[in-house]
Amino acid sequence: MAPLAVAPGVTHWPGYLDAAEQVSLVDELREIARQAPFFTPRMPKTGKPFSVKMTNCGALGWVSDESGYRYQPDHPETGAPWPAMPARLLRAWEELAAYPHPPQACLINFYEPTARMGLHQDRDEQDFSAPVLSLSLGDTAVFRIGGTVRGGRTISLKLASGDALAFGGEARLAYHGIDRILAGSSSLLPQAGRINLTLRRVTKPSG
Ligand code: MD3
Ligand code: FE
Repeated sequence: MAPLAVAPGVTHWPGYLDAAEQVSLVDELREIARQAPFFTPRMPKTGKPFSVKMTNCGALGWVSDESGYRYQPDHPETGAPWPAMPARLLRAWEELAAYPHPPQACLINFYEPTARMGLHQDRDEQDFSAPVLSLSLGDTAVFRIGGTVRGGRTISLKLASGDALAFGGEARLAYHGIDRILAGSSSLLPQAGRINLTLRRVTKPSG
């Protein structure tokens, strides 16, 4: 399907992954979660738990606890290196990201139907010239994105299973979040809920 220009720097590919690709990606994610179990991230300083559960694949993974937000090469609970990124994710980056270096991290968010993600910016990476690429699986989410200052106008977008969304240019530092999950809108996952994958560059390319 042709991409939709949602806002400057925001491109939406509805149904980028077909039904069979979604099923095989979920199979691969199940194996990843076996090697790198979902953990509950906590807010810096307060330790308040997120409602979203997380894990990662790729060379680096995003973690959050009382010490702060950061990328690290190992799982915060098992100490094991993150599993490799599935080939289909690398291909999605090649097809959609328009960036000449491969992704280094893939954050895997799991939303139960009651989970939310408040408006925030993604700024723990050193390279903001690379886009962030998001892939959605399972129940549809109501996603919200604004500008680069808190409190400005926002737009709302539904993200369905198989959709891809890229954030580059002026959208790279935009505030964004997940308002709610539409439980039962997809039958891809055995339980209600949603998985979001975000592919990221973390460090500046050296050469
Ligand atoms: C816009 N995830 O993991 S994906 C996150 O659906 C995150 O799980 C949401 O926000 C989710 O940080 C939203 C869409 C997204 C991801 C990263 C962005 C939008 C973005 C980075 C910059 C601007
Ligand atoms: Fe984010």
